[in-house]
Amino acid sequence: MDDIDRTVRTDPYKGPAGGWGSARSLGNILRREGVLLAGAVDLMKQNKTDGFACVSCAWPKPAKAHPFEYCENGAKATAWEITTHRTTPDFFAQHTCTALRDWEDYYLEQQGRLTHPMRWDAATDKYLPVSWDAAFAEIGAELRAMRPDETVWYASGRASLETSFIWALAARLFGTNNLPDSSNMCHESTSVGLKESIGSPVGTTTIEDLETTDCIFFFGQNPGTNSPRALHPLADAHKRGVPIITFNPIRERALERFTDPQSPIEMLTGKATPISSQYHQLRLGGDIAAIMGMCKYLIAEDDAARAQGRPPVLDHAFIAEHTDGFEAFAEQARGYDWKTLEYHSGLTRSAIESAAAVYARAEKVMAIYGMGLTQHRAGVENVQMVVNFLLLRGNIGKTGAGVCPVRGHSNVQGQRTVGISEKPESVPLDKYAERYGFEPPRHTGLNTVEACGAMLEGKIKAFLSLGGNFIRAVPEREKMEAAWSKLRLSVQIATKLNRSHIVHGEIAYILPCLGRIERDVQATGPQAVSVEDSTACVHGSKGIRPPASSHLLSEPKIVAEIAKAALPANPKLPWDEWVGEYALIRTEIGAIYPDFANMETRMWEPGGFRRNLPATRREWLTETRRANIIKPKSLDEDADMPADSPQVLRMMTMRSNDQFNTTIYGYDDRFRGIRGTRMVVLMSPDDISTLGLKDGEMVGLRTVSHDGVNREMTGFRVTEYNIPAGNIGTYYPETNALIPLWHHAERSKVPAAKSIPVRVFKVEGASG
Ligand SMILES: Nc1nc2c(c(=O)[nH]1)N[C@H]1C(S)=C(S)[C@@H](COP(=O)(O)OP(=O)(O)OC[C@H]3O[C@@H](n4cnc5c(=O)[nH]c(N)nc54)[C@H](O)[C@@H]3O)O[C@H]1N2
Ligand SMILES: Nc1nc2c(c(=O)[nH]1)N[C@H]1C(S)=C(S)[C@@H](COP(=O)(O)OP(=O)(O)OC[C@H]3O[C@@H](n4cnc5c(=O)[nH]c(N)nc54)[C@H](O)[C@@H]3O)O[C@H]1N2
Ligand SMILES: [Mo]
Repeated sequence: MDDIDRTVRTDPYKGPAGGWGSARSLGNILRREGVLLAGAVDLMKQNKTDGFACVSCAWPKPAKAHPFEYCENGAKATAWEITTHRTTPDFFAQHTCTALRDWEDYYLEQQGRLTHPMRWDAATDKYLPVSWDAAFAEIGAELRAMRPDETVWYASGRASLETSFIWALAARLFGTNNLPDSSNMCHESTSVGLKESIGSPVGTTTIEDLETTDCIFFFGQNPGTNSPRALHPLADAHKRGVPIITFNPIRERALERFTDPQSPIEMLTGKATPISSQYHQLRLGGDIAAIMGMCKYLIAEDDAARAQGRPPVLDHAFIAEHTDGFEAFAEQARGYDWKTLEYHSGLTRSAIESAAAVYARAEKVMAIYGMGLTQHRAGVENVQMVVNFLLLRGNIGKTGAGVCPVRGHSNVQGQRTVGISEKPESVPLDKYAERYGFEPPRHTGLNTVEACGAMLEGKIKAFLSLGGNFIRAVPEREKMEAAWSKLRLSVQIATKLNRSHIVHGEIAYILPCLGRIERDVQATGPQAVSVEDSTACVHGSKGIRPPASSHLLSEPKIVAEIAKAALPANPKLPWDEWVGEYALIRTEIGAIYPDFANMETRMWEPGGFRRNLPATRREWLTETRRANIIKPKSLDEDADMPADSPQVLRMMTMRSNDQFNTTIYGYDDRFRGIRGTRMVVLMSPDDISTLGLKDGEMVGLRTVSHDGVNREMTGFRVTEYNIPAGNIGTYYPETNALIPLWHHAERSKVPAAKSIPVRVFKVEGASG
């Protein structure tokens, strides 16, 4: 079944991001999925006003789209969905779940699109086809026998606003707020941090701000792989002379230079645009210290300027009118000595000062960030430090400036906007009560980490998944898989087979659905859906492909049928009418969430329509009614990290260029020069020699923790890499077995997947 080259090679990649390497990598995937021609035609419709919203990332689609508004990885995600491969009942007849549990993630999904609803059969340990009616009837009967809080309704961030709205509504009608979301593992640190700081849980910038900004700070996000369309405006900004200052422990190729694969001239001449003007390879978890250092410099310069009667460096008028907490924060920054800041950041004072000096000269500064900030114990404080930094010179609430979290899944932000939240206070429950005539649950539900905890305690009987691959995405793999197998009921609404299906409950269903690229025809004709991107712009999306199988149902239809089977009839909830005409669901969304009023026409405006975000007008919906400058508790991002010991390394879990989360497209990570394997541990030459290892040697990793649980894995190839000493990198989701469940950000509970203390051990008899 090896249809791909798995020869292991680890040589540095010399090309730019984009360019011919990108075209080749995409060509390989289109060929493998058997969609070469169809794929090329469909890509023309991707991210166009009248086309479909890309199923990959949440980067905004511009009002004036490029002729080919897609990227290498968006195209891979399209090919993955429109593949000609199928996972049919025949496939399931050939393999028991026990046997499939030994398959790697790549091979499970590579079987292609799911075609029939399937139910696990205990006698044969195989999934057998089942009728939709029988499936809904049994799921409904099982749910009705459970207490509401014994059920969990998980959502992964791809499902549309329409599906997400009725999913959350169904859960609340059933009586629970147990609505964890993939964003609990992702940008929840943003939602918590920004809400406290600026009164809005989402970023403040638009794609147009990139056209007018005069300085960009880039923290812990890898656009070359995870949001490649962002490289166009970044390259344009660089060409305008805008400094781009990057903080990342490793040198991500796309943040160094980029050849636009859609520019014939750049492709022919091999010309690449440099991206970052300063690149700071800080320590993993060094961001609070690095930003604190920059703030210290700015405050010191400002103190000196004012003492000498020169113009101030900080925007005092803005600080006085709009912020709270400046003086206390300034005292804290003044109080740190440079040695401490250098130690915690891993950067020199002069490096930090040179970055801050550029900031001081710019009038409009944007800060862009991703998982490198949110997935730490201090993930919330990381986000708040970025805001503190911006507020010092009034860089929020003006054109060309602001805070720009780059969200993950294509509708992950929108799901939270339309009610998928375990936090009742962030949902207008009174409106729900009034409109649908029921009493919604008012107590807090479970987020992802809490849902895992409840499962480990045996408190959960049913787990329903709207997409995603929960068991593979969460920490603590071994214990979690054991707990997952004890569920009474597991229901997976999905497009492809994954591990969360083959590890399963006593009664288990796989319910295959249409993908967003496919035509969705209901009682009143073809339907469209909508998504909200990272910049709070809402877009319509119309599927164009024939469905992968005639047995598939749409996500809204599946959700409505589960709701009808589990809930008493209620004339205020015309599920069948809603499914017959999704515009009626959009009317409901608009009635509960006024930002979405009249979205039916607005969602087709070029670039989408933007939700109302008070922070962009400098209206701060915080407790102080001001933008809060919040002091971090300490510079150390991870209180559990044992004090300096050369034996204990800090590990980040990374995405390769050939994956979308737990979906593995292949075993190459082109930009990082790794081919044929994902079982590598990237290490600095210093650590390799200090630990007496050799490049290419096979080693094991063991988590350092004080909870008495042994978490270890073997089979990693030591790979010399340009990464700060003391830090190592491995791939997610392979190493999720090494992350303790309790190792998460404070308050947001995002698993701290970028900072896990581990030891490397030699494996007897192993050789490279
Ligand atoms: N092709 C593709 N696209 C995707 C995804 C995918 O898997 N594949 N996933 C989607 C999802 S759900 C998400 S959330 C996003 C994720 O996109 P990103 O936010 O880019 O996530 P990661 O690749 O996990 O890590 C980002 C970067 O953080 C750096 N980093 C790690 N630790 C630190 C640190 O302590 N400080 C700093 N400054 N940097 C650090 C890493 O070196 C890496 O470059 O992408 C989305 N888009
Ligand atoms: N160690 C570590 N762990 C991490 C991370 C990390 O960086 N490091 N990142 C975290 C992050 S940011 C995230 S967002 C989570 C991701 O967690 P999830 O969102 O749960 O996982 P995905 O891998 O995106 O889900 C892939 C599955 O989604 C299903 N799917 C795809 N398209 C559709 C569709 O249109 N409809 C439906 N119903 N199903 C569909 C397919 O069956 C596919 O197998 O992982 C988190 N876990
Ligand atoms: Mo994510």
